[in-house]
Amino acid sequence: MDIKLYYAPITCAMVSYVALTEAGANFETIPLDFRKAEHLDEEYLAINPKHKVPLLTVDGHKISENLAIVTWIDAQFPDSQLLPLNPWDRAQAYSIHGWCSGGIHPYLRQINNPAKVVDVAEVADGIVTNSTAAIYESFTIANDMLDGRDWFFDHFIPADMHFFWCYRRAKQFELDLERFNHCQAHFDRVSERPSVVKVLELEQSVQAKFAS
Ligand SMILES: N[C@@H](CCC(=O)N[C@@H](CS)C(=O)NCC(=O)O)C(=O)O
Repeated sequence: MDIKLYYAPITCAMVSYVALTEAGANFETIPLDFRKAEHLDEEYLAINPKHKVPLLTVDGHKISENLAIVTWIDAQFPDSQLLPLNPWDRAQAYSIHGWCSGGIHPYLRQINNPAKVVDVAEVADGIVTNSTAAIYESFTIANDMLDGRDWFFDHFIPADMHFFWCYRRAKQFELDLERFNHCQAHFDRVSERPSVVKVLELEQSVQAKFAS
């Protein structure tokens, strides 16, 4: 099977990379340089008109969206137990992952680039303020969920990774995160997983290559 992951440093493509690595999949990573807007190149738009990463191709078939990608990985590599088997727990795992990708992630995008939402400078500040408040609200909920536990479930799942990515992105914006002690402990725990160490090393090497 020919598995390719379109990836870019700093982005949530690391969620799919880690899921593939945790599952023991053999795959090729294709890095895109967002600073050079390679995701908007004709060549990539022909592959993914949504111009986003991650994108997974499997023998030429395409899957976008982390949630869909990890679902495929889980089905293809069942021994990895990437997602819980019990239907209730499985639904809860989707619920948390969907919340990270659809309920938290968009606010981070708005903080990063309010101009994508509004082209009036005075309004942009309000968007950052309100998005930051929404992030704090989500992290308060996550902090309670993570109180007294290592992962969102009884074992590490891709939702943990997507939350890690959200928290990491928030840290890069230098938000005031000190009160979210359980989120920080979760972040430290996730950082130590070999699959995550691997993707962070990849990020560094790809960034160095792009800079040279
Ligand atoms: N919900 C999607 C989000 C994908 C996404 O927004 N990716 C960003 C990077 S974190 C991207 O590729 N942005 C480039 C663009 O929108 O042009 C997922 O979880 O896969």
